[in-house]
Amino acid sequence: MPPLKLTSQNLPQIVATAGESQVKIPTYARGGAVKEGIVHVGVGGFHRAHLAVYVDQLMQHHGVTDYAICGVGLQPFDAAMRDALASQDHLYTVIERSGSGSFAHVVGSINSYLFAPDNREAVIAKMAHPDTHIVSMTITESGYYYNENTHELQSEHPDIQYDLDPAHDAAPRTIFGFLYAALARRYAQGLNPFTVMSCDNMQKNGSITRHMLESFARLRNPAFAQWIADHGAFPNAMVDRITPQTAASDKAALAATVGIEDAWPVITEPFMQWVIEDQFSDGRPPFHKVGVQVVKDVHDVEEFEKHKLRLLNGSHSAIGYPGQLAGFQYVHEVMADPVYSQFIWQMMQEEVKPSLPEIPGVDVDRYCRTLVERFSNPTIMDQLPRICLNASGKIPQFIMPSIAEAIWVTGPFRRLCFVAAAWFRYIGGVDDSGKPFEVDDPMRQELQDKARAGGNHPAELLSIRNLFGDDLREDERFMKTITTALEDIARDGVMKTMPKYVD
Ligand code: CS2
Repeated sequence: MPPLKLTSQNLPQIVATAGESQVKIPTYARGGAVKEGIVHVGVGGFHRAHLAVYVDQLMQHHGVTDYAICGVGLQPFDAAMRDALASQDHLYTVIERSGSGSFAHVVGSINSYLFAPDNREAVIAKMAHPDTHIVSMTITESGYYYNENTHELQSEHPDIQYDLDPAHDAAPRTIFGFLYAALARRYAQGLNPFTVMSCDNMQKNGSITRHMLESFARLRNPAFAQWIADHGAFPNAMVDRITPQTAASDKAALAATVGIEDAWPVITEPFMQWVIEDQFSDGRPPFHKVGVQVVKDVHDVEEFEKHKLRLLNGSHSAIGYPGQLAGFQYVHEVMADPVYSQFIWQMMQEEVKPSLPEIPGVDVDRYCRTLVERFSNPTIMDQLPRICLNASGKIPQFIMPSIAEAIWVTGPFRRLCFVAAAWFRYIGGVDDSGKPFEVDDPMRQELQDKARAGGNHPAELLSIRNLFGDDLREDERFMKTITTALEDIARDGVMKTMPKYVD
């Protein structure tokens, strides 16, 4: 039988044909029968595998009807998501894959979608609407206009300058322009500010969002900025679910095995985690009922974030940059190499773990073992180019803090340095066999200029202050270790060098 197009109308037939052991469908009310309490900016794979799944479970199992999601796309490339979702009543399939099989789950929590480039005013009006309680986002590091060195808003950036001009109030470009305009309307109407909930994978994501928005607002209207400061809520959160990019073969497999024709399904792993600070200014759904860890103390979130960013994402970087140089394509392929997986394990255990705070109830060794299992999952086909994307927003968060702490306590850090050196080499865009690859990074030009100028010496790259600050270059042990790694990789390639970094 030919596959059925994913639409509300076809859902009963889809489940009847595939069987309930193959696919789950939403049976809750949607459309005009529910309220859209969450406006989410940046509907990519991660949002659709994470927040939207938690909300789907709330709607399916806990009768929640006032927190359906209105998706928003700010970027021109979001037109593809708008069209995919619009063609299928905003339904989509989450395909969970593990060693024990694959399970499809149709998610209905995204109720509508607004594409800002078509109608910016509609997005502001939606955020300002009294039914909206939370504006959430996954806009990646670069969407925050955050200067890592000064910890301030990049207020000189042309996009921010554009949005600071009151003439552009009704048609902003950046997230802060939209939030500012919508909050101003709520203020004028005597409503509470909505909660601004970052779901991006950044340390202190809520605090950074607060600081950036307040800085933006102060440049416009200090009195209004104070209202945001006094009444706004910006929960910090640790978010986790490995979500590869969808491949054409994933769509074909869904059609062939489950009989669903979905324009853009999501592939993910069974594991998911979300730890969020309980800071909401206009109510929230009972997230804890679907396994979200809602915690009172920001300190607790920060500790979870540290564990996750340094162990999971740090290891991903260690898999990504050297792995790409060595010619691997997928995360699980790297993990299948015995020397390489030893390298990852030893980096976690010997170089990252010592600097992590203890979290009551969390067994770090077990966490590391779970990570090895997750990385080794051969069925999700997690692509190295995805892991390597936007490195300038990643390495300073995932690898450099562990190096800095190892410097302070004179702890071991040669594997971490190897990873940083591999990134430096990766910036050149040519792998160890001489094959070119795409370097996708907002700072690519500057990075490539510095890499070229520095050759096999890292000092040029390390001089980029808004990535590295300026402390590390003064540390002789660090400079020696990273320079040796860079020279080794340049001379012998990753795979020949790696055994020297494994005990
Ligand atoms: C990855 C993350 O892009 C990356 O660097 O490490 O996207 C990772 O898959 C997620 O953070 C998992 O929660």
